Amino acid sequence: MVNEDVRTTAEDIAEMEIRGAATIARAAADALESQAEASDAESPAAFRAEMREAARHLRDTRPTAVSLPNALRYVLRNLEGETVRALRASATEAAESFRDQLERAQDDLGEIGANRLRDGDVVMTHCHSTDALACVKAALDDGKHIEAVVKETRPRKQGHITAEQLREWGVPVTMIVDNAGRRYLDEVDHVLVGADSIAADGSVINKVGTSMLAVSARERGVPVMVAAQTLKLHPDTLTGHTVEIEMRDETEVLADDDRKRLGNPDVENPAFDVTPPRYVDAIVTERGQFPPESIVTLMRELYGDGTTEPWTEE
Ligand code: RUB
Repeated sequence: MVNEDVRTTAEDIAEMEIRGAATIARAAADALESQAEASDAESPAAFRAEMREAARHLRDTRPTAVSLPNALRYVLRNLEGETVRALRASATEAAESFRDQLERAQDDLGEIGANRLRDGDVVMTHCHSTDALACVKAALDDGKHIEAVVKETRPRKQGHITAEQLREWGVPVTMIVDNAGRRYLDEVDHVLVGADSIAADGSVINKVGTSMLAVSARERGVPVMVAAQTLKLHPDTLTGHTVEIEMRDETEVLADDDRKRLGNPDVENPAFDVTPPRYVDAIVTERGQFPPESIVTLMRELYGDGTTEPWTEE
Protein backbone atom coordinates (compact mmCIF):
# COMPACT_ATOMS: atom_id res chain seq x y z
CA MET A 1 0.00 0.00 0.00
CA VAL A 2 1.49 3.31 -1.06
CA ASN A 3 1.19 5.83 1.73
CA GLU A 4 -0.39 9.29 1.43
CA ASP A 5 2.92 11.15 1.75
CA VAL A 6 4.36 9.16 -1.13
CA ARG A 7 1.31 9.92 -3.27
CA THR A 8 1.47 13.64 -2.48
CA THR A 9 5.22 13.81 -3.10
CA ALA A 10 4.83 11.97 -6.40
CA GLU A 11 2.10 14.37 -7.47
CA ASP A 12 4.16 17.39 -6.44
CA ILE A 13 7.16 16.11 -8.41
CA ALA A 14 5.04 15.44 -11.50
CA GLU A 15 3.41 18.89 -11.25
CA MET A 16 6.79 20.54 -10.56
CA GLU A 17 5.74 21.88 -7.17
CA ILE A 18 8.89 20.01 -6.20
CA ARG A 19 11.44 20.52 -8.94
CA GLY A 20 15.16 20.51 -9.66
CA ALA A 21 17.16 17.30 -9.57
CA ALA A 22 18.64 17.59 -6.06
CA THR A 23 15.37 18.70 -4.48
CA ILE A 24 13.47 15.89 -6.19
CA ALA A 25 15.99 13.36 -4.86
CA ARG A 26 15.67 14.63 -1.33
CA ALA A 27 11.88 14.60 -1.46
CA ALA A 28 11.92 11.03 -2.78
CA ALA A 29 14.15 9.86 0.09
CA ASP A 30 11.87 11.67 2.58
CA ALA A 31 8.82 10.00 1.06
CA LEU A 32 10.36 6.52 1.33
CA GLU A 33 11.22 7.25 4.94
CA SER A 34 7.65 8.24 5.63
CA GLN A 35 6.40 5.10 3.87
CA ALA A 36 8.62 3.03 6.18
CA GLU A 37 7.51 4.86 9.30
CA ALA A 38 3.82 4.55 8.52
CA SER A 39 4.03 0.93 7.44
CA ASP A 40 1.98 -1.64 9.29
CA ALA A 41 3.40 -4.52 7.25
CA GLU A 42 3.24 -7.78 9.12
CA SER A 43 6.32 -9.41 7.71
CA PRO A 44 9.73 -8.30 6.42
CA ALA A 45 8.78 -9.51 2.95
CA ALA A 46 5.58 -7.43 2.99
CA PHE A 47 7.54 -4.41 4.22
CA ARG A 48 10.09 -4.72 1.43
CA ALA A 49 7.30 -5.14 -1.14
CA GLU A 50 5.65 -1.96 0.12
CA MET A 51 8.89 -0.05 -0.13
CA ARG A 52 9.43 -1.27 -3.68
CA GLU A 53 5.92 -0.23 -4.64
CA ALA A 54 6.41 3.23 -3.14
CA ALA A 55 9.71 3.56 -5.01
CA ARG A 56 8.04 2.60 -8.30
CA HIS A 57 5.33 5.16 -7.69
CA LEU A 58 7.93 7.89 -7.17
CA ARG A 59 10.10 6.63 -10.04
CA ASP A 60 7.26 7.02 -12.52
CA THR A 61 6.88 10.78 -12.01
CA ARG A 62 9.65 12.32 -14.12
CA PRO A 63 12.06 10.36 -16.29
CA THR A 64 15.09 12.60 -16.87
CA ALA A 65 16.73 13.53 -13.56
CA VAL A 66 18.74 10.46 -12.55
CA SER A 67 19.02 11.79 -9.00
CA LEU A 68 15.52 10.36 -8.48
CA PRO A 69 16.33 6.68 -9.19
CA ASN A 70 19.74 7.15 -7.56
CA ALA A 71 18.02 8.31 -4.36
CA LEU A 72 15.50 5.44 -4.43
CA ARG A 73 18.31 2.96 -5.08
CA TYR A 74 20.27 4.34 -2.14
CA VAL A 75 17.43 3.88 0.36
CA LEU A 76 16.30 0.48 -0.93
CA ARG A 77 19.81 -0.91 -1.01
CA ASN A 78 20.41 0.09 2.58
CA LEU A 79 17.36 -1.72 3.95
CA GLU A 80 18.69 -4.20 6.46
CA GLY A 81 17.25 -6.45 9.13
CA GLU A 82 15.28 -9.58 9.80
CA THR A 83 12.28 -7.86 11.39
CA VAL A 84 9.93 -5.10 10.26
CA ARG A 85 11.15 -2.96 13.13
CA ALA A 86 14.80 -3.32 12.08
CA LEU A 87 13.95 -2.69 8.44
CA ARG A 88 12.01 0.42 9.37
CA ALA A 89 14.94 1.75 11.41
CA SER A 90 17.33 1.07 8.53
CA ALA A 91 15.07 3.03 6.14
CA THR A 92 15.11 6.04 8.45
CA GLU A 93 18.85 5.78 8.84
CA ALA A 94 19.35 5.50 5.07
CA ALA A 95 17.14 8.52 4.36
CA GLU A 96 19.01 10.53 7.00
CA SER A 97 22.41 9.63 5.65
CA PHE A 98 21.19 10.35 2.11
CA ARG A 99 20.12 13.86 3.16
CA ASP A 100 23.45 14.44 4.92
CA GLN A 101 25.42 13.35 1.88
CA LEU A 102 23.31 15.52 -0.41
CA GLU A 103 23.89 18.60 1.70
CA ARG A 104 27.58 17.92 2.18
CA ALA A 105 28.06 17.25 -1.54
CA GLN A 106 26.42 20.55 -2.42
CA ASP A 107 28.57 22.46 0.06
CA ASP A 108 31.75 20.75 -1.14
CA LEU A 109 31.04 21.29 -4.83
CA GLY A 110 30.13 24.89 -4.05
CA GLU A 111 33.60 25.48 -2.61
CA ILE A 112 35.23 23.88 -5.64
CA GLY A 113 33.07 25.81 -8.10
CA ALA A 114 33.75 29.04 -6.24
CA ASN A 115 37.46 28.62 -6.95
CA ARG A 116 36.66 29.13 -10.62
CA LEU A 117 34.92 32.44 -9.94
CA ARG A 118 37.03 35.56 -9.48
CA ASP A 119 36.13 38.70 -7.61
CA GLY A 120 33.97 40.83 -9.94
CA ASP A 121 32.93 37.99 -12.26
CA VAL A 122 29.56 37.91 -13.99
CA VAL A 123 27.82 34.57 -14.47
CA MET A 124 25.02 33.73 -16.87
CA THR A 125 22.52 31.18 -15.57
CA HIS A 126 19.85 29.04 -17.18
CA CYS A 127 16.96 27.47 -15.25
CA HIS A 128 17.27 27.14 -11.48
CA SER A 129 19.98 24.88 -10.14
CA THR A 130 20.77 24.61 -6.44
CA ASP A 131 24.14 23.03 -7.30
CA ALA A 132 25.03 25.97 -9.56
CA LEU A 133 23.93 28.52 -6.98
CA ALA A 134 25.97 26.74 -4.30
CA CYS A 135 29.06 27.84 -6.27
CA VAL A 136 27.89 31.46 -6.29
CA LYS A 137 27.07 31.31 -2.58
CA ALA A 138 30.51 29.94 -1.70
CA ALA A 139 32.14 32.68 -3.79
CA LEU A 140 30.07 35.31 -1.99
CA ASP A 141 31.02 33.77 1.35
CA ASP A 142 34.67 34.09 0.27
CA GLY A 143 34.02 37.83 -0.04
CA LYS A 144 33.92 37.94 -3.84
CA HIS A 145 31.60 40.29 -5.68
CA ILE A 146 29.57 38.32 -8.22
CA GLU A 147 26.92 39.57 -10.64
CA ALA A 148 24.48 37.55 -12.71
CA VAL A 149 22.69 37.63 -16.02
CA VAL A 150 19.71 35.36 -15.46
CA LYS A 151 17.91 33.76 -18.38
CA GLU A 152 14.18 33.63 -17.92
CA THR A 153 13.97 29.96 -19.03
CA ARG A 154 10.71 29.46 -20.84
CA PRO A 155 8.24 27.87 -20.57
CA ARG A 156 8.21 27.51 -16.77
CA LYS A 157 10.40 30.54 -16.01
CA GLN A 158 12.60 28.90 -13.40
CA GLY A 159 14.94 31.89 -13.96
CA HIS A 160 12.60 33.80 -11.68
CA ILE A 161 13.48 31.47 -8.79
CA THR A 162 17.18 32.00 -9.52
CA ALA A 163 16.77 35.77 -9.67
CA GLU A 164 14.90 35.82 -6.38
CA GLN A 165 17.51 33.69 -4.62
CA LEU A 166 20.41 35.75 -5.97
CA ARG A 167 18.75 39.02 -4.99
CA GLU A 168 18.24 37.64 -1.48
CA TRP A 169 22.01 37.15 -1.35
CA GLY A 170 22.52 40.70 -2.57
CA VAL A 171 23.75 39.74 -6.05
CA PRO A 172 23.03 42.31 -8.79
CA VAL A 173 20.83 40.53 -11.34
CA THR A 174 20.00 41.36 -14.94
CA MET A 175 17.06 39.35 -16.15
CA ILE A 176 16.87 38.59 -19.89
CA VAL A 177 14.60 36.58 -22.16
CA ASP A 178 16.15 33.38 -23.42
CA ASN A 179 16.59 34.72 -26.94
CA ALA A 180 18.88 37.50 -25.69
CA GLY A 181 21.37 34.98 -24.34
CA ARG A 182 23.97 35.25 -27.12
CA ARG A 183 23.94 39.04 -27.08
CA TYR A 184 24.76 39.15 -23.36
CA LEU A 185 27.49 36.51 -23.54
CA ASP A 186 29.91 39.34 -24.34
CA GLU A 187 29.23 40.73 -20.89
CA VAL A 188 29.72 37.60 -18.82
CA ASP A 189 32.72 35.59 -17.62
CA HIS A 190 31.07 32.19 -17.17
CA VAL A 191 28.02 30.28 -18.15
CA LEU A 192 27.01 28.44 -14.99
CA VAL A 193 24.36 25.72 -15.14
CA GLY A 194 23.34 22.57 -13.30
CA ALA A 195 22.46 19.11 -14.59
CA ASP A 196 19.67 16.59 -14.34
CA SER A 197 21.84 13.78 -15.63
CA ILE A 198 25.37 13.34 -16.88
CA ALA A 199 26.07 10.60 -19.37
CA ALA A 200 29.16 8.41 -19.47
CA ASP A 201 30.57 10.30 -22.47
CA GLY A 202 30.34 13.58 -20.54
CA SER A 203 27.16 14.84 -22.22
CA VAL A 204 25.15 17.07 -19.94
CA ILE A 205 21.39 16.73 -19.78
CA ASN A 206 19.84 19.88 -18.37
CA LYS A 207 16.89 22.22 -18.88
CA VAL A 208 16.03 22.67 -22.55
CA GLY A 209 18.01 25.59 -23.97
CA THR A 210 21.23 24.69 -22.18
CA SER A 211 22.77 23.23 -25.35
CA MET A 212 21.98 26.31 -27.44
CA LEU A 213 23.56 28.49 -24.76
CA ALA A 214 26.65 26.28 -24.53
CA VAL A 215 27.19 26.31 -28.29
CA SER A 216 26.93 30.11 -28.35
CA ALA A 217 29.26 30.37 -25.36
CA ARG A 218 31.88 28.24 -27.10
CA GLU A 219 31.61 30.49 -30.17
CA ARG A 220 32.03 33.56 -27.95
CA GLY A 221 34.87 32.01 -25.91
CA VAL A 222 32.94 32.03 -22.63
CA PRO A 223 33.68 28.99 -20.43
CA VAL A 224 30.77 26.72 -19.58
CA MET A 225 30.78 25.31 -16.07
CA VAL A 226 28.34 22.60 -15.05
CA ALA A 227 27.78 22.21 -11.31
CA ALA A 228 26.55 18.70 -10.64
CA GLN A 229 27.00 16.54 -7.59
CA THR A 230 27.80 12.91 -8.33
CA LEU A 231 24.16 12.00 -7.70
CA LYS A 232 23.60 13.34 -11.24
CA LEU A 233 25.84 10.72 -12.86
CA HIS A 234 23.66 8.34 -14.86
CA PRO A 235 24.89 4.77 -14.36
CA ASP A 236 22.71 3.27 -17.13
CA THR A 237 24.71 5.22 -19.71
CA LEU A 238 27.72 3.06 -18.84
CA THR A 239 25.96 0.21 -20.58
CA GLY A 240 24.81 2.06 -23.67
CA HIS A 241 21.42 3.32 -22.51
CA THR A 242 20.39 6.84 -23.38
CA VAL A 243 18.71 9.31 -21.06
CA GLU A 244 15.00 9.76 -21.64
CA ILE A 245 14.04 13.35 -22.32
CA GLU A 246 10.75 14.24 -20.68
CA MET A 247 8.05 15.67 -22.95
CA ARG A 248 5.76 17.85 -20.87
CA ASP A 249 2.24 19.11 -21.36
CA GLU A 250 1.78 21.18 -24.51
CA THR A 251 -0.25 23.80 -22.65
CA GLU A 252 2.97 24.91 -20.93
CA VAL A 253 3.97 26.26 -24.36
CA LEU A 254 0.65 27.41 -25.77
CA ALA A 255 -2.64 27.82 -23.91
CA ASP A 256 -5.58 26.02 -25.48
CA ASP A 257 -7.30 29.26 -26.60
CA ASP A 258 -4.17 30.61 -28.29
CA ARG A 259 -3.55 27.29 -29.94
CA LYS A 260 -7.04 27.24 -31.37
CA ARG A 261 -6.66 30.82 -32.59
CA LEU A 262 -3.41 29.89 -34.37
CA GLY A 263 -5.15 27.11 -36.28
CA ASN A 264 -4.18 24.23 -33.95
CA PRO A 265 -0.48 23.85 -34.79
CA ASP A 266 1.45 20.87 -33.48
CA VAL A 267 3.26 21.75 -30.27
CA GLU A 268 6.18 19.97 -28.64
CA ASN A 269 7.49 20.62 -25.17
CA PRO A 270 10.73 18.80 -24.37
CA ALA A 271 11.80 19.74 -20.85
CA PHE A 272 15.51 18.97 -21.30
CA ASP A 273 18.22 18.76 -23.92
CA VAL A 274 21.65 17.22 -24.34
CA THR A 275 24.81 19.33 -24.45
CA PRO A 276 27.68 17.39 -26.03
CA PRO A 277 30.91 17.29 -23.97
CA ARG A 278 32.84 19.44 -26.45
CA TYR A 279 30.82 22.48 -25.39
CA VAL A 280 31.47 22.03 -21.68
CA ASP A 281 34.66 23.24 -20.00
CA ALA A 282 34.28 21.68 -16.57
CA ILE A 283 31.91 19.53 -14.58
CA VAL A 284 32.22 20.54 -10.95
CA THR A 285 31.33 17.79 -8.47
CA GLU A 286 31.93 17.33 -4.76
CA ARG A 287 34.82 15.06 -5.77
CA GLY A 288 36.60 17.78 -7.73
CA GLN A 289 36.26 19.31 -11.17
CA PHE A 290 36.47 17.13 -14.24
CA PRO A 291 36.77 17.71 -17.96
CA PRO A 292 33.54 16.12 -19.23
CA GLU A 293 35.37 13.42 -21.17
CA SER A 294 36.92 12.01 -17.99
CA ILE A 295 33.77 11.91 -15.87
CA VAL A 296 33.36 8.27 -16.84
CA THR A 297 36.18 7.26 -14.48
CA LEU A 298 34.31 8.75 -11.53
CA MET A 299 31.08 7.18 -12.74
CA ARG A 300 32.66 3.72 -12.84
CA GLU A 301 34.14 4.18 -9.40
CA LEU A 302 30.84 5.27 -7.83
CA TYR A 303 28.19 3.51 -9.89
CA GLY A 304 30.02 0.69 -11.67
CA ASP A 305 27.49 -1.82 -10.36
CA GLY A 306 24.62 0.62 -10.32
CA THR A 307 22.31 -0.38 -13.10
CA THR A 308 20.16 -2.66 -10.95
CA GLU A 309 16.57 -1.68 -10.26
CA PRO A 310 15.86 -2.70 -6.66
CA TRP A 311 12.27 -1.42 -7.00
CA THR A 312 11.30 -4.07 -9.55
CA GLU A 313 9.12 -6.82 -8.18
CA GLU A 314 10.86 -9.98 -7.07
C1 RUB B 1 15.56 21.75 -13.41
C2 RUB B 1 16.89 21.80 -14.05
C3 RUB B 1 18.06 22.10 -13.15
C4 RUB B 1 18.67 20.77 -12.71
C5 RUB B 1 19.72 20.95 -11.62
O1 RUB B 1 14.51 21.37 -14.29
O2 RUB B 1 17.06 21.55 -15.23
O3 RUB B 1 19.04 22.82 -13.84
O4 RUB B 1 17.65 19.93 -12.18
O5 RUB B 1 19.12 21.46 -10.44
P1 RUB B 1 13.01 21.34 -13.73
P2 RUB B 1 19.80 21.19 -9.01
O6 RUB B 1 12.70 22.71 -13.23
O7 RUB B 1 12.20 20.92 -14.91
O8 RUB B 1 12.97 20.30 -12.62
O9 RUB B 1 21.20 21.69 -9.13
O10 RUB B 1 18.98 21.98 -8.05
O11 RUB B 1 19.76 19.72 -8.76
